[in-house]
Amino acid sequence: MTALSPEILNTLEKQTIELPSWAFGNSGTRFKVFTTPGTPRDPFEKVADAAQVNALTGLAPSVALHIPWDLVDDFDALRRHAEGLGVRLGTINSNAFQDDDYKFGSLTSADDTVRRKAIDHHLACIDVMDATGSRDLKIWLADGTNYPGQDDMRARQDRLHESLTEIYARLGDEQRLVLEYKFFEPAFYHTDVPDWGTSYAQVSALGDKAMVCLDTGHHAPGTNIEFIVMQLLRLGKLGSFDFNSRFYADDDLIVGAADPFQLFRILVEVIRGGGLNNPDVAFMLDQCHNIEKKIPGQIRSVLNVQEMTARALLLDGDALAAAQKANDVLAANAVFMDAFQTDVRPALAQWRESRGLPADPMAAYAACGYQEKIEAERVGGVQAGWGA
Ligand code: LRH
Ligand code: MN
Ligand code: MN
Repeated sequence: MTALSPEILNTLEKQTIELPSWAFGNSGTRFKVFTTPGTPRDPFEKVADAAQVNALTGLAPSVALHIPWDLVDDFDALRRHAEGLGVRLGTINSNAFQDDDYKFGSLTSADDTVRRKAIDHHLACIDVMDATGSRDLKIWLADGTNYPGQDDMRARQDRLHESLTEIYARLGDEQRLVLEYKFFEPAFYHTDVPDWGTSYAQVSALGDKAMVCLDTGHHAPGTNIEFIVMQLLRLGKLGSFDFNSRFYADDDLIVGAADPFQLFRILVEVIRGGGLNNPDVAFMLDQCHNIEKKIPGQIRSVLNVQEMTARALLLDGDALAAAQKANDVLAANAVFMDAFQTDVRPALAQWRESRGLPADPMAAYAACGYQEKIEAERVGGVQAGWGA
């Protein structure tokens, strides 16, 4: 069994990964949303399910909310509910993509009334952050066009800057704005924030409290995502990750499922750039579980991130640097692959047990009775979540 050094274990102990409330709701594709027994009926139940993931893994102490999906009358009560379950409320995600008014754009809209409404929604999200104690406002926009000539791309970029400037001005001293990019979908010709460069340009124009959010599923096939991670860390502008994995487009599948090696490469650059356990760089999941059970889906996800982090921490930096310096291409690659190919699961299981956590959180969840309980209790409720 490969041993993990006390230094590595100490680093792993500090790792935290934020869970998305919407991972616990029903989800699907535009073809079908399947309902899963036991699905939460409100944000309180979503938070309770997220707390289960944290209790069994020790990895997920916070839950991101999506507004208005998670709108409640009393955010202070939701906050207390979370804290009572050993978790806290995290990033607040705005939603300017499910309202008829935003058909031709939200923060980029040429219609002043629509743009005002979109800005006000973001200001309301900051009010929510004040109540929940959240630090980050995450903005992803569906804005874009479907046909060449449909709109003036440059004017839209200028309006986006104006809108973001107003939102940024409302942030508290300890609050931040993270701007997420995505190369297409739902817009198919052009998207207003399609890539890290555009996000970087927009957030740089705002100030220190504005950063880029990198969603791993939001790139064209073949994109070298770890290069982007390196560059954003180098520029001090990587604010957060939305982790997930994809085979084709924005699949939102379990992180590390489609391409564990890519996750490893990303984490190597995170460590190289000082982004691990760095409060400036938030680790979040942005996933949906369309056909699998949601709580074990989230447990599997955080464990995948932990496993790949452990492997990345095993990378022999001295040996790698020596091989790189000697231009020994194959030796450098071998050092890299040695770390990736190491099975850290037995060592992690042992370490978990030594900290009073289950050696196998997946098995512990299956045996704990929580799933049976929620399936019995939550029958007939209004099922909440993405696509429902
Ligand atoms: C957009 C996105 C964004 C949304 C989430 C539900 O594709 O990644 O982060 O908030 O999905
Ligand atoms: Mn995302
Ligand atoms: Mn996405």
